[in-house]
Order: sequence, then structure tokens, then C-alpha cells
Amino acid sequence: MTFPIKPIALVISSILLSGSLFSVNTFANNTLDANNSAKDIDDIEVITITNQRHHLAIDSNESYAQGKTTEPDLSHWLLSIPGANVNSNGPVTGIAQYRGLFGDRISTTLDGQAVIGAGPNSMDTPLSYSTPLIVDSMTVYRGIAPISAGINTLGGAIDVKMRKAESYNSQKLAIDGDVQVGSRSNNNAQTLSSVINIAKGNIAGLFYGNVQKGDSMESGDNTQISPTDFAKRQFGTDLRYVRDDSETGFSYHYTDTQDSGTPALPMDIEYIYSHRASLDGKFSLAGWQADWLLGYTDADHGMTNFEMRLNSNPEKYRRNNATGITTNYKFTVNKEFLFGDIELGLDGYFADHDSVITNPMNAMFEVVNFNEVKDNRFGLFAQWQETFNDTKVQLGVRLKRAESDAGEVATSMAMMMPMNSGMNSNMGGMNATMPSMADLAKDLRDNFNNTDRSVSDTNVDIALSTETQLSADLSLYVGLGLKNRAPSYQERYLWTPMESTGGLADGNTYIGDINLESETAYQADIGLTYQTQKTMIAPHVFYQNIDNYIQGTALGMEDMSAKMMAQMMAGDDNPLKFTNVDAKLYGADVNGHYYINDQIQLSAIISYVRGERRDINDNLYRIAPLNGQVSASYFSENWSANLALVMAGAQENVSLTNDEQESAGYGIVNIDAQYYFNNSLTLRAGVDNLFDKEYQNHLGGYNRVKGGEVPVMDRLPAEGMSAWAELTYSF
Ligand SMILES: [Cu+2]
Repeated sequence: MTFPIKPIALVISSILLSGSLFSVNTFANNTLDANNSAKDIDDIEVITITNQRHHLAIDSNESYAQGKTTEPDLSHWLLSIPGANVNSNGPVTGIAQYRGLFGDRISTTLDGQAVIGAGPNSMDTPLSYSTPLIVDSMTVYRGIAPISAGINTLGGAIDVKMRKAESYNSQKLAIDGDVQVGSRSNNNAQTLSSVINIAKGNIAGLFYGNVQKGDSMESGDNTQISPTDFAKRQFGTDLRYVRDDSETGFSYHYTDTQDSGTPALPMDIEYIYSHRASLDGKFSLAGWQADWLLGYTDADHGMTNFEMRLNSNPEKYRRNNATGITTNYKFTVNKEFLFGDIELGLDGYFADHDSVITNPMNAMFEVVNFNEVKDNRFGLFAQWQETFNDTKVQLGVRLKRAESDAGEVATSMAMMMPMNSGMNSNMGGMNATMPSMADLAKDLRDNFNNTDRSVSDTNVDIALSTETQLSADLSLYVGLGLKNRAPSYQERYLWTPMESTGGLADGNTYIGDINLESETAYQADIGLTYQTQKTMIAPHVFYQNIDNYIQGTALGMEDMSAKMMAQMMAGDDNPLKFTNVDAKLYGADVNGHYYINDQIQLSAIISYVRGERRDINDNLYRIAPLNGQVSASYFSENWSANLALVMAGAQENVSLTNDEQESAGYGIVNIDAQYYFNNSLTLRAGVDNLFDKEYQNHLGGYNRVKGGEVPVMDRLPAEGMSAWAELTYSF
């Protein structure tokens, strides 16, 4: 009923899952997906990247990739996907980047659910809510992401499929699972996790727990990157009632992140407690296959600038408490008709955000950063798929609406006695006419509170993907997209200059603009896939114009209060305001592999993207440099080994507007091996950055921590040599 469109999705499977699928055929994973859900990624062919024990029966669609299950989240898995990368602000805060776009521009869903974090600086990124151990697979759409993949797919779409409770339709009680321990030498990180599946008849339950912690990392030349210590606990369950033609499930996930460093941001994580629950199911009715999901997430987050990092000025101690509560839903139906497959869907979420900044050393100090912010999004979509001779076509249209509002804000600074600010004398003797901090705070507050803050955007997204089989070995992908993104709540409602920017980490303070327009992208992607028994190579080129691209720009005369406030409060001479500008992104990426013989495989990924402003002569901020990796893998009966060279070029195309610093290129070598003792015990071990190279990742941000071994505002170094091991017992 469905047909494949080849290279637009890549799936990375957890090695653990493949571990438990030893006796099953290579595509058990895909088959499983197809059974679980008859939509999304399953209707297009995916490249399954997995680790199989018996690699003799090489399938041309398969290649070898890393998906370490002892990492604190999935963001590093992205590095094996062409075009994808990670903006890292700390060890547990990896923000997905795809072809130069990141953050809210990318749809990141867990089992189809949009995950909205509590942190206004994305400390709890969507991917941080996943637990590698219970991840079934991770899919990144290549080319134009289908509109069915998420509400906002302007920058692409990532979907993580979590393991679900599995019923084996046997009247006997069946119990199976995995226990895993892992450790990492550089930061002495430790992971202990376990998952267990209990099934009887058509009822099944899956239960898991995951505990991780690590110290601060050291770079290649033994510089301590502080604070990068972290601690995280996750627990959860999936309960499922499965019948022949229907299924009902309940999932609950608890994520508890304790003190975890984010040296690229002005504060570190004190805690993130989140509860995520959902009900889902599927059934068929009148020939339609229906899928439904209702979800609820409650996240409570605290961050400080004095607990994990040195702060010698108690007057400047800050604690930021932020909460996010989200209700989400998704309902789809699909059916096969003579003219093709039709999928109709309805999805959306209601998100509430609050954020307050206090100083524990001064009970009087309080800034209401975001108050009762509502960010609600609704979508309605239809997708059609059909095959004509050698051409497969997928066309989708999504109507979407974003409604947002914010309550009134307040600040204790507006009450400060003018002389208390003590700032006038610091302003180079221009004190006579300078407004006091209290005047500025009052002005910004009143301006915000007196503005109509209720806004809405209605947009239409269109995605067209085609794949034509040109010959037995060669296929052509052509995709066109019209995609929109309504502004984020930070971009709209940041009323006093601060760095609550969804993790931009550029060191600038920002103010928002309630009346921002939606971004509109016009996208094109062309790709070829050449595939034989031994060889696969899939190059893509892409181009997109984004009108009304939201970018920080220098403040004008009308924002004089904000400008002075940024200077007085944060010493920031380059505060920025979220503004609609025009941008374009273009580039190319390729992945491929070649089997020298049944035992040895070579593979490579290369990604290149440029991001430029169209209204002025400048580059976009935090764009990955030219980067790639080349690896050689050896597979034998019960072990395999892999050698990878990871490289990045210098990034000289930096954003002047953001005061972005250039970075140098580098190359590092990683090795790893895995050994299967038997069907139940697997050891994986390796060394990352084998030659202990000192280098900086362009996407790693600048150091914001005073008194450490890295100068403030220097680009943060990356992790030096680190040996690691993971031992998994499956039962
Ligand atoms: Cu935070």
C-alpha cells in the first residue's frame, strides 16, 4: 500500500535493539516499524544503519554507524547523518542542526510528539528527553521533510522512535530485557541502565531506568573544560494492549537532570524535573487506518550562575526558575485509493511558559522574564502518494496556525532608588542626562505591558517529493518545499535585554519583537542515489531562500532604553533585537559506502552548507563548517571494528552581526570495536580522539565561565582523548 522514496530518510538503530534481534532477519527493525505505524517514515524507504552480529549477508541498504547507548542523549547520533550536526552548549544540551538551521526551525519529535522544553535557553532540548537505551531508531528526513513529519519542518525533521512494550501473542509469560553498564575515561562518566519487557497474551509492559553522571571533561592539552560535569536520571514505562486490528498504549517518562554544566551559557543547570505522559492507539474503521495520540508534559527547571561556576559578586547571583507545561495531540487516518494513498491529519500543542529570575542573596531582586506565555500551534494536513511508472510522488499540504500571548511582566529594578544603581558615574561622565536603571526598567516594562501581546499567524506549508528510477542502479530525487515558521515565544516576548534565546549562546543579550512575521522558506533539493551490491553513493544539493528570517540585529533609536539597559546590566555593547531579515542557505552533502569484500567496508559522509543574509552582506550565525568523516570497518563472525577519521574545515564565513568568531579546522581519529561473547553478552569499547588532539568545534560555543582554565569568550575546547566501554547483557 505504501511505496518507498529512497534517500529522504536515514535511520540509525540502537545497537541494543539489534543486539536483541540477533535471530531475526536484517529488516526486523523496519518490519517492526511498519507494523507499529503505517505512516511517517514507514511509507518511504529508509537507510537502516545498524550493527548486526552476522554481517555476512550484506544488504546493500545497510551501513555501519555509531550509536553509543551510554551517551546522555541522542544528539551525537546525528553526526553520522549527512547534513546534520550538533550545537553543543554543554554535555546534556545538544541542539540539533541540519543544513545550517537549528533550534525551533527543526521539528524534533519523540514518537511523533513535539517535545517542548521548559528552559528559555533550550537547556532541556527535545533530544535530551530521549534515553538512548530505549531508542528503537532515529530518523532524519533528507531533502524536503514531509509536512506530515511535524508542525514546523522548515529546517528539517527528526523523529525518534522509542522502544514500546511488545506482546508476543503467547499465553506464556515472556520476560526479556537488557542491562547495560558503560563508562568513559576522560570525564569518568558512568552509565547504568536497564530495560525489561513483560508480556502475556495481548498485554505487555516495558519498564526502564537509566542513571548517568560524569565529571568535567579535559581537552587534548589537559585544559579542564569547566563546568561540564553532569548527572541525569530517567525512568519510565510503556504499557500496551494489542489486538489484531487495534492497539492502545500508555507511556510515562520521568527525566531528572541535576547539576549539569553549560559553559557556553551564562548559567548552569541546577535541576530539570519533567514528567511526560501519553496515551496512544490505532484502530481501523471503514477501511481507514487511524492513529491517535494525546500527550502531556510538565517540566520544571532551575539554573544558576553561582552554584557550578565561580561568581565572586553576590549582588550578581542569579537563579532562574522556568516551567513549561504542554498538552499535545495528533490524529491521523490513511487509506489506499485507486489514485494513490491518502493520509489526513490533525495535530497541535498548547504550551505554557513561565520564567522568573531572582537573587538568593537579595530577596528584593526579581525579574519576571516570561509570564504566562501561551504558545499554541494547530495543524491540519493532507498527504497524497502515488507511483507512476518509474516515478514516485509524495505531495503534502499543511494548514497551520500559531496563537500566542503573554501576561504582564514586572521587575524589582523599576523600584530601585536612582542612587542605588550607582551606574551613572560609570557611564563616562555623561551622568547629567542619563536615565537611571529604574527609569529604563520602568520604560521597558510599561512599554511591554501596554502593548497588545496577543498575536496569531496562519500559514500554509507544501512539500513535494519525487523519486524516479533512472536505471536499475540509479535514482533521482527532486523535492520542492514551501515552509513557514511562526516566531518562538522568546523571539516575541523577551522584553528586557537578556540571553534567553533558545540556546544561541553568542554572548549577546537580545530583546524580542511581538510583531515579528513568520519566516517563509522556498526550498529545493536534488539528489542522486547510485546503488549496487557493493557500492552506494547518494549526493544531494540544496538551496533555499528564507524571507523574514528571524535574526538579531543592532538596536535602533527606538530601542534606546533597551540599549542602555544592556550596557548597564550586562556590559553588552552589542545588544540585538530579533528582526525579520532575508536569508539564503545552500550547499551539498553526500554519503556513501563501498564493500571491498564481505568483511571490509569503507564509508564516508561529507556535509557543506553556506548561510548568508540577502538584505546585507553578512553570513548567518553558528553554521557548521565543511565537515565529514571517512571510516573503515571490519566485520567478522563475532566481532567488528571501526576506524573513523572525523574532519572539519576552518569556518571563516562568520556572522559580523553576532560578533561571531572564526574557528580553525581539525581532524581527529576515533576507533572502536565490539565483541559478541554469545547471544546475550556484548562488549563495545573504543577510544575517541585517539591522538588527544586539542581542537575547538565551531558549534561548541564560547566559554562564559570566569576563573577557569579557558579565557572568557574564547571558543570552548572539545574533549581530548577518551576511552570508553559498554557492556550489555540481554536476557
Ligand atoms: Cu536553563
